[in-house]
Amino acid sequence: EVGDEFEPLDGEGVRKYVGKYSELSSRVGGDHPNEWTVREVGDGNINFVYIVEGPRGGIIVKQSLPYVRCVGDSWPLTLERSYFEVEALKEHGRICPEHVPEVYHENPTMAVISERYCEHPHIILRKGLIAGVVYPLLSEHMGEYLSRTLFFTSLFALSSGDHKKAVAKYCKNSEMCRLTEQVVFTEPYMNATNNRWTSPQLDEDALRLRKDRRLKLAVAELKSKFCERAQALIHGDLHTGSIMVTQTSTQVIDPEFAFYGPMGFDLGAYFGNLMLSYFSQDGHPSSPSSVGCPGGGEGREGFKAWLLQLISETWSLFSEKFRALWRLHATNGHVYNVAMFPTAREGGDDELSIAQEAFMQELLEDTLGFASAKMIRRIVGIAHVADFEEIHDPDVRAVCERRALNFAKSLLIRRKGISSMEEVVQDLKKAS
Ligand code: ADP
Ligand code: SR1
Ligand code: MG
Ligand code: MG
Ligand code: MG
Repeated sequence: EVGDEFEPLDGEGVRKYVGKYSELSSRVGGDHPNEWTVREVGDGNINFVYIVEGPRGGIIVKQSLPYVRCVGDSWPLTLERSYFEVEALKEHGRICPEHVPEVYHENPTMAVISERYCEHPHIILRKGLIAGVVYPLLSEHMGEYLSRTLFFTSLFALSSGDHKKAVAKYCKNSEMCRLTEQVVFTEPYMNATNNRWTSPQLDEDALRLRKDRRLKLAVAELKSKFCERAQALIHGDLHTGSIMVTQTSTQVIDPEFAFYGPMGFDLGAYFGNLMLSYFSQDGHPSSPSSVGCPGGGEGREGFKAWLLQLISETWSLFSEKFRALWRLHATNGHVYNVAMFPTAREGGDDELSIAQEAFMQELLEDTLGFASAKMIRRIVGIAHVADFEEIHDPDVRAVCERRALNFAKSLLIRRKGISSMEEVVQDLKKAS
């Protein structure tokens, strides 16, 4: 029987599979599975994703095979990632249902998940940014998603016992963490066969990374933090290819790397990918959709201005929302409890505000560090991003990539001296 023990599915297998489960077939509708259209749409690096559509609607069926899709079976990868993806979708979905697709079905044996199909006109954010499309609600939505998921899964909201239980559960997603440790924090800084870059243009740049002692020390510090700091249930792969958008909707998909890690890793992944988009803009032709941006100016320059506005607005909104949640739940906090940090004492300071300032400063430093590491790995490591890959002239691509690489290297070293995202935005303006 299909679905009782692990077996890789093709399109026909998916049709049969959906037909077997009424919670799925009823959403697709119709009298017979043969009426459905089944399309494999997986454009990610790791898994297989199908859209099954029928008279009543569409669903997503995602299957993990026991290897990394973009590499092949020479890189085996645990099927358990499917279980952790579903658990994180459910947990983050409970906390922030507006921005996480609903889960319809899970089957850990088959490593199959079914979830809401983010229907047309949803597209992957990375693709929208390459096309120069402005998303007016994106900063509000991502500020909300990031503040709520990070706050409510941390010791700001959980008891120490519940937090430890959750940490222990996600500890078992260690193979996915190990992959990140390898491809983000290690290989780009050594001679590894997985690495690639625009060659010969960036040969010297890639070589210099491996010899840069200060940079390697900074990245080792971040790698330790990634491995050791069980701060919140993070998505673990929050790049712009893990977000689907329309003008009014933002949906975060694909949390298969979820575990208890540093909040700054999710924030850094997101901001780092916005910065990659920024540096790639000069390599893309102007498009009608990028005309008259709210950031000011026409074409790609206007779009770059909007991207900078998006970066500073998202950080402000995230930080405001996070602080507001903290104040609202100050009696629950295990570390920053209001009994220890009073909101206002007669004639005294608002100690909670002081604690918030200190916390946010460290979080900004982490965010900028992880953002830099995520940018560097996408330029010299194994998995590149379409933002640059779709710049077909290698000379033009290399100019954009080098600017991004130099910016990331400098940010990684300077991160502890930076006290606002606005400062970073001003530096980005000067860098491209
Ligand atoms: P991977 O783990 O391989 O990166 P993803 O979960 O990112 O796989 O999905 C790959 C692609 O499948 C996405 O880029 C998107 O185009 C499509 N996709 C995935 N989930 C959904 C969804 N819920 N709704 C619509 N499309 C989706
Ligand atoms: C083999 S590296 C593949 C990359 O794709 C995923 O989406 C993660 O970002 C991972 O690092
Ligand atoms: Mg993906
Ligand atoms: Mg939802
Ligand atoms: Mg994935």
